[in-house]
This record gives sequence, C-alpha cells and structure tokens, in this order.
Amino acid sequence: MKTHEIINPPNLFMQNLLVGDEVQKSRRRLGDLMGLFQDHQSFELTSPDELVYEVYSYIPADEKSQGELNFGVTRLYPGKIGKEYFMTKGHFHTCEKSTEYYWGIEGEGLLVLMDQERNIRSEKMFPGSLHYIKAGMAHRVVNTGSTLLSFGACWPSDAGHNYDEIACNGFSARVLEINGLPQLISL
Ligand code: M6P
Ligand code: ZN
Repeated sequence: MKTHEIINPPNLFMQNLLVGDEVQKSRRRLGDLMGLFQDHQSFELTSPDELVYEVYSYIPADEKSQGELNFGVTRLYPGKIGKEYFMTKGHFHTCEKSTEYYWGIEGEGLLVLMDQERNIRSEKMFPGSLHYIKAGMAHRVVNTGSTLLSFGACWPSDAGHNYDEIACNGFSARVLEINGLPQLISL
C-alpha cells in the first residue's frame, strides 16, 4: 500500500477575486487609453489618472508553453466618455488558433466580438454568463451598468495579445448610450 501526498493548491481565487503573491496585477487608467474613445473632446476633459480597469492574472507557465492555461479576473469600473461606456482595450490573439473563456461574475455589460472581416456580434454579460470566444475573434468588454463589472477569463498561455489591429482600426462598432439605453452602433 502506498500513501500519496495530498497537495495544497494555490489559494488564489477567493470571493471572486484573485489574491496572493503569485498574482500579477495591471491597471489601465484613462491616460493609458488615449485614442480608444470616440469623443476626443470629452476625453480631454477627464483626468488621466482615473482608473478604468484592473486585471489580476495567474500565469503559471511561460507564455511560449503549449498546452498551458492562464486565469484572470478583470474589474471594469462604470463610467462614460461622452456617450461611450468604459471598456477594455480589446485584442485579437497573436496565435490565431487560440480560443478563450470569459464569464460574468458581477455587474452587467456587453462582450463585443469582431472577426477578421470586421463583422460584429455581441453577447450580454451578467453574473453567471459564460462566453466561449472562438479562434480569430477580437474581444472587448463594455461596462453598460452603473456598478463594477467583474469577469473571469481563461486563455492559453501562448495566445498572446495583438493590440495593434485594434489600435490602428478599432472595432467596427461602438457601445453608446442612446436615449438612456446601451446600443451597439456600427461605424
Ligand atoms: C481578460 C483576458 C486578459 C486581458 C484582460 C483585459 O482578463 O482576456 O488576457 O488582458 O481581459 O483585456 P485587454 O487586454 O483587451 O485590455
Ligand atoms: Zn484574449
């Protein structure tokens, strides 16, 4: 008879947050998001220090490792620039075959997806919503509520973030508040 050791896994995912020394944190403030929003005049009137979102990531393996997974929680604050809601930068994956899961934890919003031909689709996000992001789809999250939007993510370690295409051409639709309601508007 052999007695196997029982391992304590990292205790990082607590109360829907990622906490601990092994967790990487990054913050995006308005000053980091220059050019993202449509209304440049309103953007100029804001403080570059205002926090838009923070990303907590557990990245256990090297980003070139195949078959490994990263895990993250993103906290996207409520707010607007003019009529446009606060949102993540959004990205394609550098490795075009890489997929990803997002899931809603807290708050409400929209996941905006765009394929390489710039066709748009969008899914509502809410606590419990599950989103399978297919290969080749750019993905961005928009907080359409008046409270924090928190969502989880799981993606291949070697996916990579390609922000260039979005920085140059943006998404082909924006989420704007029109008559008090969020609307997805093609440009
Ligand atoms: C999720 C994951 C991360 C991503 C983050 C913020 O947590 O998809 O890989 O970095 O959202 O999104 P973005 O990088 O587009 O700002
Ligand atoms: Zn991704």
